[in-house]
Amino acid sequence: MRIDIVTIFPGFFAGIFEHGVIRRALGEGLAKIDVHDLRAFTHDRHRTVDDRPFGGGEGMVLKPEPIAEALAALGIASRFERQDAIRAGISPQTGSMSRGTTLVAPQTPQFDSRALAPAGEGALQTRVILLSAQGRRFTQAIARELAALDRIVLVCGRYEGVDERINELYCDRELSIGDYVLSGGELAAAVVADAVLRLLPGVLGNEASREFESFGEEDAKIDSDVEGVPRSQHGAGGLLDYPHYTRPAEFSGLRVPEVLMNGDHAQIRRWRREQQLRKTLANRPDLLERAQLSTEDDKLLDQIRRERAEFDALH
Ligand code: 6GU
Repeated sequence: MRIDIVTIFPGFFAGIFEHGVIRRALGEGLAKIDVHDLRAFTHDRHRTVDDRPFGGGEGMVLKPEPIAEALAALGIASRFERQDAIRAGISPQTGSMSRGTTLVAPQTPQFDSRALAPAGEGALQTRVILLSAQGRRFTQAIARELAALDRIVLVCGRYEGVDERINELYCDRELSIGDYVLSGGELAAAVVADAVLRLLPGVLGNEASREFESFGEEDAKIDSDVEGVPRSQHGAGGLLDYPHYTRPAEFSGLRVPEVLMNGDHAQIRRWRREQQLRKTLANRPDLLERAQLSTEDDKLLDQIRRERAEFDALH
């Protein structure tokens, strides 16, 4: 997996991928992240990357030309050039070159003649993604889709926005990481990169965790492991995760729930499932509509809802 990040703040990513499993994955060559400074693709003295919005209004908009040049230097043809090339049965790279695309890159451009080639043998599966608050919400399901690709190019939005023609011409997807406004797409790009990289084979120390998560929404199927105790789902399934405890057995006067200490796997399983239901009902009731629930789950949920109603009536 190769990840290219196009940003006006390359320094933002210094150190961010140098921790934990991501650092190890990059160190072992399982993936490579290249950060590209958008200002390197400007030609004026002030290295201008933004301009005032047509139609008026607040703030500045990222200009299209530096982004287009940065993408060209990464060997990314426009979506139309890619389609034309696929239709004509030729390499999109050749197509874009023959149209006289000027390639300006600060470092040696890492051209890969197979980039954006039609799907099939020898083709590199690449997607260009714009990170913006207007994007579709990034989810674990999208992370899994992206993890199956060879290469993703993340374009970080900034200021009030990015000239929409960049989105139209180059971006396969526009993603947001949640319903709040960030000052730019850099944090979002780091979030996407982290979520995708940890899904790559060999990245997680505990190989079982990834395999386990890969079942995704099919929560019912990931209910057990070899020892018969339900494993953590990291919220990847239809429900939120259950609470975790480690030593000491008593901390600040609070004891670890007794059920976790007695080794009764069936009991632990039931307790964890109930805790997942409680947590999900309290924090993310919206998830319950899509979760796969057993009849036993439904009964438990009814019971929890009744308890809560009684409690609310008394307080
Ligand atoms: Cl990707 N960009 C910005 N500016 N704000 C966001 C976001 C992205 N995702 C959530 N909020």
